[in-house]
Amino acid sequence: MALTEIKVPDIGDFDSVGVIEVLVKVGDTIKVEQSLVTVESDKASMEIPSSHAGVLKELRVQLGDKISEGAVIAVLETADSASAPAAAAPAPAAAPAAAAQAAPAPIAAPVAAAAPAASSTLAIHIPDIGDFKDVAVIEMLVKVGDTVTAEQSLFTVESDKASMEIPSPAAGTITALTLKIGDTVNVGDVVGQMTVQGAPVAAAAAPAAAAPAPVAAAPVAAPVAVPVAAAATAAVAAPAAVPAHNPTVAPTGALPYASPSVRKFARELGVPLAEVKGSGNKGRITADDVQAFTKSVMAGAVQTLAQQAAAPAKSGGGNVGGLEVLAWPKVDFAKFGAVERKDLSRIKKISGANLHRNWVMIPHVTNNDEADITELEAFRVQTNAESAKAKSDVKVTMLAFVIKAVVAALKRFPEFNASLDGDTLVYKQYFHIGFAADTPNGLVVPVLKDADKKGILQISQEMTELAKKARDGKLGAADMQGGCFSISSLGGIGGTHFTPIINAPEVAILGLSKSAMKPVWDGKAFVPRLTLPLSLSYDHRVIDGAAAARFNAYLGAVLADYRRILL
Ligand code: CAO
Repeated sequence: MALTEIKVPDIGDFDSVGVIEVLVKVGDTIKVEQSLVTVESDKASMEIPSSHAGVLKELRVQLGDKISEGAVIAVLETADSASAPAAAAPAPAAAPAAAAQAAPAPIAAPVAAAAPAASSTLAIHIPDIGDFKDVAVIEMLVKVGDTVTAEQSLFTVESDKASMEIPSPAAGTITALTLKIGDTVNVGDVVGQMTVQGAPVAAAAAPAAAAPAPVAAAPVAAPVAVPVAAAATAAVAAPAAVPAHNPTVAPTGALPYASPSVRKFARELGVPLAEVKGSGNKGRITADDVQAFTKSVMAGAVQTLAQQAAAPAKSGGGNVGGLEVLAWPKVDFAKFGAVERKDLSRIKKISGANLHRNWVMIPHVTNNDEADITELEAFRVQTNAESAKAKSDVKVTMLAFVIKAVVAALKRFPEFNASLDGDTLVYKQYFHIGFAADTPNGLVVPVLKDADKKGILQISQEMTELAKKARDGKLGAADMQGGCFSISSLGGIGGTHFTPIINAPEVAILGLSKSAMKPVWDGKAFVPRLTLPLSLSYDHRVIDGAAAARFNAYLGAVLADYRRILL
């Protein structure tokens, strides 16, 4: 047996960061890589693992201590063979010492301030984030077009041991971002571009060498408060695309305060961290808190907000058991024939959870109607023929006309362009229309922004681009946010009518099925007319049945005679 000191390894540019959590106690048997303490700066939190296995004999740090690389955290009693300092011990970060010492000077600070600098382009790299590989992007904090200051956080990445915000290398305007939530990144990856005033200093081009590490040597202040709930649910997908919004949870503005491993633990158990009370220092949520919360939910002593919302209000008042449905049938399918098991895709898992919530929590009603699109279809065919002649590659489908007609209907019936916020209805004065797109990985809902300001050709072109991005898995979070109303078109595939599920927090969605030639009585005879089936699902808390019938009838009238848009 030997006594081995466990030191803070090279953790990139962390310097003098505060210990906010001690995860072990004297007498504990420690495994290699087991987290001993959590440290946190204003931009990142990280768990420091043990380089050796053994029994904890002495703890040399306590809550609130400031530690840097090389500081002794603990003394372990280890087997003799392990007593040599583990050169190869898995350190959380083995950034080259040079990088660790490099001053985290903001790159491309306007050097020659006096010179009236022309703007230049600067690539945004992932800076030295220590030895982490393939860390996941869990939150985007800026979008293309945003003006940022040097060191402003651009997005958050998280491994199972650390979460950190990646800062901007300079002040300027973001012109491109090539990553999205769920992507994984490594040191040196180019993830976007920005324009900066003046020529960028040479160092800016070097990805890792002198790039500011995610953790600036800023005083440890406010908790990191990585937005866990959002990270766990917002992600990329479909009806979920809008920031996952639980209408029953009042936005508090405060984000759950917990270490990465606790957040991961909570995600695995499906625990809504925002509802867990932290017992740690400054209200930090610990793994024990998550466990205690789970136990109390299982025992029926506590209900999550989602359960409360789903619980039917029984007049007797005795029901606190949520939906009170039977357990999901567990069947050994292999008993009846050969089977193959395949995990749901990530998009399906995320969109499924959101579709389920929306279906359960929104009282849906669907109004079915039909639009006579005979003339509009003729015009569409003519437009495409003219485009082909003019060698334009823009192809117009019926969906583009429907988007524009929906905007006219939203203007006439503003409660369809609204969202519920508690007992308040938020009316939107912009017209961003989402459309469901089928991709190999599942359903996503890109959002066509400001449809009211665009013509049919521009809408068609942007739709084609967004649908392609969706199929290639390249939609960013910004492409899927801000929708007011969604359209799900199955017209190119088939069907007569269906019930689309509302994409919360929107209050209505339009489903389009395949248009078909039908005999229509014109007062004297049956005439062949091309009819488009319209299925409008609406949130009955916000929209009355009569209003929905009027909306659909107006939409049908506009599609039958597009000149009505001008009225
Ligand atoms: N009736 C008859 N034909 C229609 C039609 C309709 N309502 N809508 C489109 N079509 C035709 C188009 O004209 C096109 O015909 P051609 O190939 O002969 O030119 C063909 O169907 C294919 O259209 P498209 O799908 O390429 O284009 P779109 O603009 O109609 O739709 C998009 C684009 C991205 C919405 C679509 O490709 C898609 O993904 N649809 C599926 C959406 C979905 O899965 N919804 C379900 C959500 S709920 O689970």
